[in-house]
Amino acid sequence: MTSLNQRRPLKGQLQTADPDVHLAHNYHPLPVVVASGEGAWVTDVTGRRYLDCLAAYSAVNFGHGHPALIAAAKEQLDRITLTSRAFHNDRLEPFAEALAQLAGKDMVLPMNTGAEAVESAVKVARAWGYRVKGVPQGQATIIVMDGNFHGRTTTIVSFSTDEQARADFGPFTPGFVVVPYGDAEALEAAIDKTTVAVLLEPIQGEAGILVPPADYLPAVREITRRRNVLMIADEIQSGLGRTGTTFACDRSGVVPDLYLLGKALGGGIVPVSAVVGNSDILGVLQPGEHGSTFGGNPLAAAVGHAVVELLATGEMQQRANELGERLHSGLNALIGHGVTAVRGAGLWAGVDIDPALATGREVCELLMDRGILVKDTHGSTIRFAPPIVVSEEDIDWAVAQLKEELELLATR
Ligand code: IF1
Repeated sequence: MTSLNQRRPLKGQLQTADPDVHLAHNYHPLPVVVASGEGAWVTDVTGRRYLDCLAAYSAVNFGHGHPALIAAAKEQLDRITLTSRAFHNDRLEPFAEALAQLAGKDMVLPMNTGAEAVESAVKVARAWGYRVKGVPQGQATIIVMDGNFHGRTTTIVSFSTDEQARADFGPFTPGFVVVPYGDAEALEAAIDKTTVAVLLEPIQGEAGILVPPADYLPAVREITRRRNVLMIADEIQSGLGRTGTTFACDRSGVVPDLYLLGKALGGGIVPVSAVVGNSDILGVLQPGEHGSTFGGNPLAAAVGHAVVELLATGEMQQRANELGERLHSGLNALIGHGVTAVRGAGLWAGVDIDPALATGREVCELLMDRGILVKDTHGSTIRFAPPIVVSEEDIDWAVAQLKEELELLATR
């Protein structure tokens, strides 16, 4: 347990040589060089400790170095790590069976990154459209949401509405229709004979942790079922316990046709993603039509299986619920005191900082000096998504640090 007095004031300057002199400049990281981590805490190269409130965008839901996940990885490292799918391996089917059961489905398409899961779902939805629904060849369209974030490939940024994510990356992939997020009527109106699927985040992450109206996801489910259109839920960031339920869709009692999973499915250890659905949809894929060198490798399957076993008890979800209530209660008390809005669900919050006080990036840098790592998103929103293993004390401490910093900003 970390005692409060073990935390020391920090300075933001880097303590090592330039840590990215040979790296492409596709990020603007905070000036901290992380060297190790345990649970909800990480330590930089100088030994300074930080509460990790980003958890690698919810890929570290279960904390840094979770013993059960590390043990599963270590054991598999000494057995075999990669066979390719040209052969079976003894870890993949048990993982797929457990994951399918967790999702209430009967088929898993294992991939590696979230974007690969999204791309795979686009291909499956199109093939299902032509081979099952009877959409005219080459005309399949997929409805996506304004404000979406589904990854960085050229097809995925083809339907992004964020100019920074797509500028100068054209020409773009056709076959996508954008509708306003949260508007079921607009969604219904956009469906036509070419529509094969609706792809959406149950809660939009990068857009600022936007929670749609309570009746929206049920309406999407009803409309897509009635219009014979696949509902594809991108749970890569919202899923696997983050919102206090196994999937964010569970909060609305909605079961999509396909779940897209990633990030935390790999336990923060290896990239593991998957498309999870039923064989009447995923079964459209025939041998040789889709694949991946690393997809379904035994190391990924062993870790993914251990993650599913963690979630199967429901303890992580319950913990995210309880700690999330504490986090949101603390953050909501800051509204009107430097915070203009708080959004989110479970242990996931988007906090809008009063732009008159500071930008989101400035607040992230100031919190870093107080021993907290968070990430801003568009404009002045900062996101809180600590590992679900975080302690109540550490949540209270983090909120108190933000409160103190906002009070200081108000006096500058
Ligand atoms: C970056 C954002 C978050 C995702 C959802 C698919 C993917 C992601 C809902 C793709 C990935 C990551 C990517 C990373 C930062 C982070 C991110 F800020 F970019 F937008 F989380 F919101 N669906 N999100 O959130 O998964 O291929 O990365 O495994 O690109 O900067 P991936």
